[in-house]
Amino acid sequence: MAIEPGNLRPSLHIGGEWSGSSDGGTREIVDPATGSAILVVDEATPDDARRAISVARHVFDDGRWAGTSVAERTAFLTKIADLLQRDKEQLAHIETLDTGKTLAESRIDIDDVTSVFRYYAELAAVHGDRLVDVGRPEVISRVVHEPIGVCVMIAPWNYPLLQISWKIAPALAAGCTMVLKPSEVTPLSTIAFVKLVQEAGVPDGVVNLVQGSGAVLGEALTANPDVDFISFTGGLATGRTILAAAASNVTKVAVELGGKNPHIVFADAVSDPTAFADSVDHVLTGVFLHSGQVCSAGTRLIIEDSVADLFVAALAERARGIRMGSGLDPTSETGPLVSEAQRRKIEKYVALGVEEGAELVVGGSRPDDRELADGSYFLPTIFDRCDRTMKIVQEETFGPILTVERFTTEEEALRLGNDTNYGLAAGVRTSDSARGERLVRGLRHGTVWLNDFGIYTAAAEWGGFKRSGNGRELGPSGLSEYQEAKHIWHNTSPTAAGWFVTR
Ligand code: TXE
Repeated sequence: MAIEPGNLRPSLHIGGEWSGSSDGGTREIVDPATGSAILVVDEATPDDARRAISVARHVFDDGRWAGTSVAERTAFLTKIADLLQRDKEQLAHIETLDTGKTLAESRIDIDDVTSVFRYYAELAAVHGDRLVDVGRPEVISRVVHEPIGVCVMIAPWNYPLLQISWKIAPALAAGCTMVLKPSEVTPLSTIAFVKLVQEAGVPDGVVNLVQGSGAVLGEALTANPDVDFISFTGGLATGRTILAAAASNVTKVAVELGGKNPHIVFADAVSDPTAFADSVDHVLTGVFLHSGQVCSAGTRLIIEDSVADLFVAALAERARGIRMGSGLDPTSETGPLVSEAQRRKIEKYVALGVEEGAELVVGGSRPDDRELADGSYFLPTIFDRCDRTMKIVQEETFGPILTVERFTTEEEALRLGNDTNYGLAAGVRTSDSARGERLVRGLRHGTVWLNDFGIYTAAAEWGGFKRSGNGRELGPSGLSEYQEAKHIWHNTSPTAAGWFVTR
């Protein structure tokens, strides 16, 4: 089936049927590069969401999916991966229209989504049961992994298909059924993806899809006793709401709630011109890729004082040169922010930074290029002379804002790197490998890059310390999240327990 923005309606998928909302509700989806509507999608009511969960419950309980063999399920994952590659260009196009990111980034996203499906196809095949030696030859003791059940997956707008694939692929591999709710801002690629799941032949009712705002659907999706697991990626405030809603049913919840990620640069990392330029390049990319709308963006530059002035000047020069424009224009290096609402939030943070006394070095406003006037663009922005008391240093802005703090000793660098309530990712640049190792072990973040930044792989765990969340996606732990471990004790020669005396 050809994937075009025009054929993404009806947009709800429940029990294998595509339908509109039960109350006829719709939402206009906007291209952030132009401010104009791309198309309209159907929006679910809470009743639609409850119906989707009830179908997922029924399909899980009747075993038509959970009862398939691992080999059968991994064949579906591989088929989905093949279809993703077949339709890569259309999917990337849709992702760019919806999010504003460049086509080059969207293509990488679709390749990454594909690799997640291939990784879990391979992992599931070897992630077997475990025999436990209990020292009694008549007892077979084993731990088996069973699917956790019905999963609700709530995704954000910055990497719409990629983020939800980290949830769907392991859930399918484990044998779970699911209800997906993409962000209401960027639902398109997930609709297109569910069409591919259907084409791959995954049984009806295994993957269900609802659309709509979290405020409307949240309660129905997260406080439902038929749900066994909720996986959420989004903001801290929403994460707290979901954890509270799930508590009444003691539903397991995994949350990834963003970060305020330090990028620590030592003077020894920039001692020759090439290393200096490379470090500037990594810090620049680490924060301004996708206009900073990345949970692991390196938004806090923590730099050794002796090189800070030169480094910040070079960084500002590079930031001024970033080519901004529509993601569909191959010459653009970065696109607009995802929405007007997100741009307003960034503008508030810039005003706050100025008020807090940070020194605005570059950016801080909308571009004055007339061609960009209709999109939600915002210039790459750097604040120097920041300190830990400032909100722009402590709060996730989720936009193109870099703050700069300075240090003089290694201890101070480590202390600053950990001085955040978040703990998702951090980077360290040093040519002293012993120092690098001390830092990567001392930093309390879920991912730490030494002399690199922003890279991830499907085979390694992703997730946060502290308020960046709990649980892990990707890697073997990303599959375990969707499984229950069951211990089976089989006594092949039963005898009396013999504890109480027989009278
Ligand atoms: O996120 P929300 P928003 C951060 C970032 C951003 C801020 C707010 O700092 O500026 O969050 O963004 C759904 N019950 N991140 O408001 O609201 C919502 O519909 C159930 C970091 O867009 O958290 C969407 O599908 N679901 C982040 C999803 O939650 C609810 C990526 C995320 O939206 C709900 C995005 C509710 N009560 C933003 N309320 C990251 N970790 O990468 C909303 N939702």
